Amino acid sequence: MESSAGYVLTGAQLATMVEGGAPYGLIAQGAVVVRDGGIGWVGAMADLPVEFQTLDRCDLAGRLVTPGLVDCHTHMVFGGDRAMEFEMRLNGASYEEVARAGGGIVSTVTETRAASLDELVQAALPRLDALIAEGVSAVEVKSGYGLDRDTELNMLRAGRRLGEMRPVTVKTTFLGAHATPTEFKGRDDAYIDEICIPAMRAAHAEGLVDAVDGFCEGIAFNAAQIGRVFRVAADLGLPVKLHAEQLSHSGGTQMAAQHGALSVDHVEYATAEDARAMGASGSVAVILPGAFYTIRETQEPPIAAFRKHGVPMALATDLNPGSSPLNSLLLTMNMGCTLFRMTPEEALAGVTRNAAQALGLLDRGRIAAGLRADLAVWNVKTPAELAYRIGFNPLHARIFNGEL
Ligand code: DI6
Ligand code: FE
Repeated sequence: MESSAGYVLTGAQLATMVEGGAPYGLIAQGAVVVRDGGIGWVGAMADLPVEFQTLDRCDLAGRLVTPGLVDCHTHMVFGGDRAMEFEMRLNGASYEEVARAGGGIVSTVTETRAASLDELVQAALPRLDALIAEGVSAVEVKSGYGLDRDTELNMLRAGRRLGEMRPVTVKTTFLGAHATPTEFKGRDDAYIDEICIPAMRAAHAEGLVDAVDGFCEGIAFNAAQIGRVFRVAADLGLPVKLHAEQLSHSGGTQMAAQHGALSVDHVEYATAEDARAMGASGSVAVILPGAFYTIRETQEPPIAAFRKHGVPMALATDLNPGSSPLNSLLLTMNMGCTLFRMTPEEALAGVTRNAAQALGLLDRGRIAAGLRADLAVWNVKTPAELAYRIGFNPLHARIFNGEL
């Protein structure tokens, strides 16, 4: 449904996610005017201006409308899978035994390097489709399983291709500083300077990079190494974000905040000082309960400190074959609530308004006049139901760029 004059969604309960008013920015008997891919007007049906009263109407019979969901942290492009390793571990294999059998991140790098662009796209499509089926209208896709120039570029090309194949916005993130490949073992600095940074420049030159990420951790890179990557990103005019304080406190958050990072992700081991720095830099805290759950982490992210310092919190799947084979953003919302005591309203803000902010997509994530018409229509009575149920998908319809 999309005529040039536009149309009106009527009979809807709107969780606009606009701050400052009712919880969820709720409008009980709402109407939304959609035209030219955008939102022309939003409000109570009773206030619909005369000029819109003759437009075609689509009655939603009391259903809930939210902004289209946004998954702002995924590694959905990769070769192979790690089910074998999952099974070995549950049969008692040690980390070393798994590694000797070719498991771990190295196995994903090997299989990603061996895959063609087409194979990477075909493998990722069902993952993307599962998210779209839950009302997702924007996703982030990271590189980081190539760790050589050609494969890093191929992963990003696959991300771009996915965005052309489906009605969804794909934001690509260069994550060359994810791990040191075996051929550079013990030479992390050389990998950063000789492969990662040149690959980032090449990917940027090909128009493949929307943002730059890194993994700051004892088992990955230190803040100084990531800082070198971020300085080049700044020269190229690219925004940055960081995987930080996931397994230990290694100081990445404050470094990322100093670089004005869009987001700092994982952050289980972040301190009150880190939260304060993020509040000052305006960085979003991206909470990733799928990884916490999968690796059976026990350190919870400092949600109270993020609230106190006004740090916007997003929730994302972290969809990857190792630490978070989680392919559902609805389940992610539930996990954010049950594992970390986020409220259902925070969970919904975490996959709409704040997730959009984490991707620098300021034209969406809320239902407001002038924004893009990316919407999700749900067969639920209250917004809390989206986070409450486990393993149930109540999506009724999805509107992407104004199109139903
Ligand atoms: N943090 C993680 O948990 C994953 N990457 C990252 O930066 C692990 C990725 C993998 O095991 O494949
Ligand atoms: Fe991640």
